[in-house]
Amino acid sequence: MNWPSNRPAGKPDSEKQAEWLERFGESDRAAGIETTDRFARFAQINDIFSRAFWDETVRSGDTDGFFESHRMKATPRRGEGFTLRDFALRNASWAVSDMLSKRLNHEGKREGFQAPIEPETPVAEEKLDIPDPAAFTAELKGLARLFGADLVGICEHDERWLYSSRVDTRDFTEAANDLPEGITHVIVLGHEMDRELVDTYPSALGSSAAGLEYSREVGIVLQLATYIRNLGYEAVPSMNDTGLAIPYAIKAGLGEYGRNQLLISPEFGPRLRISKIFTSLPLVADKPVRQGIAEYCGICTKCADACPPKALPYGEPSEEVANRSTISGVRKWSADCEKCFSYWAKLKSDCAICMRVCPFNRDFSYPVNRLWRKLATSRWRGLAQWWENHRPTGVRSRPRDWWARIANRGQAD
Ligand code: B12
Ligand code: SF4
Ligand code: SF4
Repeated sequence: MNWPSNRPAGKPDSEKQAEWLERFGESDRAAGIETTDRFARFAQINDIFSRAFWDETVRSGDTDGFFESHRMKATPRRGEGFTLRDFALRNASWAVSDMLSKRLNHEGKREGFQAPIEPETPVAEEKLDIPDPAAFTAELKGLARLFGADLVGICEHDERWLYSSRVDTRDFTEAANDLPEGITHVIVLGHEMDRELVDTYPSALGSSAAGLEYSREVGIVLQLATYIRNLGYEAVPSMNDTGLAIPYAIKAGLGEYGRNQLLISPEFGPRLRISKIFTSLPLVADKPVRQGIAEYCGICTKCADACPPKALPYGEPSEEVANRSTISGVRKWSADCEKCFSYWAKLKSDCAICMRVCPFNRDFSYPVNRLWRKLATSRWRGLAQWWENHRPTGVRSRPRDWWARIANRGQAD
């Protein structure tokens, strides 16, 4: 299905298709990525958050209430996990990210979400000489961790995953989504989400795990990009804006794509957020990792079964799209995001049940969980599933118990 406003600006796709296959075909195969001749870059105006502002078939009192609750307007009180203090903690966890995203409101740029972050540091005139890109890449990855990233990988810049246009948030129209000249690589960063908070989804309390990482990402991508700019190279710090995080992360070797629409990493499973930096640095790209995680999804439907509005797919990856919020021409598991977001709107908070219940959402510092992962990613995956069915992971924990643990920790101080 080709939606008129979902076509890329510029060259027709068919012309680009051959060039992309030539450049990326081999690494796509290694990563398990498959595009078809219906491929078209995605226009951000079609994502469900943007549509909730301009598309009357999506916008409702509930969707307006969802956004207003982040400013404590229209905040419902709906029992455990959705009390005043749960919403207050969620909104507090978002505070740093909110400060950034409001900064250029007057220019229609919602930085970090609908526009890249604009660093205040210019690219230095003097350029660092990099005679050994491999050694430099290793050093840079170390610095990413110093700034606070939990995972870091590098991939080649691939414009297929850039939005064909971004959103001008003054009037929700399409705006140019241009990067500076000379971008060659994407530094992809992974940020572990707090396990105990995620365990309480669905709840406004659980959503603090998302807000905390967005707020941390601001500092991490901005600091790393500033370092690179001081070395005389381009670096565009990016959170949810500019391009699709998951295909970049797969190519950068951070993990595999699951039925729950999330990148599943060997280290943290799906309990991970992703940010990125577009750069002109001469780096050495990582290789995609295929350990058998996606193959486990082939025999599992736990996320799809647990999703309250039944937004997740069963069966094999396909090109099917439920509506204009799905990219066209990519064979993958795709969700019905209208269903997903209407559930969020009812809760007035985001959901991540599909992240919580995933059997890869385990604490892999325990040997027993590493043993499970070893089985799950081998031909013994059926045994791992049997184990999971008998001792399920991702059981929801009660928000009141989370608050009690926090109070206990406070008392211990
Ligand atoms: C918009 C958005 C949503 C929207 C709607 C998506 C839509 N279709 O409109 C909704 C509300 C559903 C949503 C929900 C969630 N999201 Co979200 N979302 C995004 C966002 C900002 C943009 C994605 C987008 O433009 N999608 C529109 C089109 C492209 O969607 P699509 O065709 O269905 O493609 C999806 C996947 O198939 C995949 N994808 C896209 N292209 C390709 C290509 C290949 C080859 C493959 C394999 C996959 C792939 O990415 C898309 C994610 O929506 C991204 C950040 C980013 N810039 O990527 C975060 C992001 C994908 N979300 C994220 C998360 C964690 C969630 C939630 C768990 C919420 C939460 N509380 O944290 C849920 C999970 C719901 C689910 N199972 O899908 C993380 C994922 C991290 C991870 N481990 O992979 C991201 C990367 C944000 C982040 N900061 O880390 N999200
Ligand atoms: S719950 Fe099962 S099917 Fe869903 S992403 Fe996790 S492993 Fe894959
Ligand atoms: S976030 Fe919630 S509603 Fe959306 S797909 Fe996941 S489980 Fe379903």
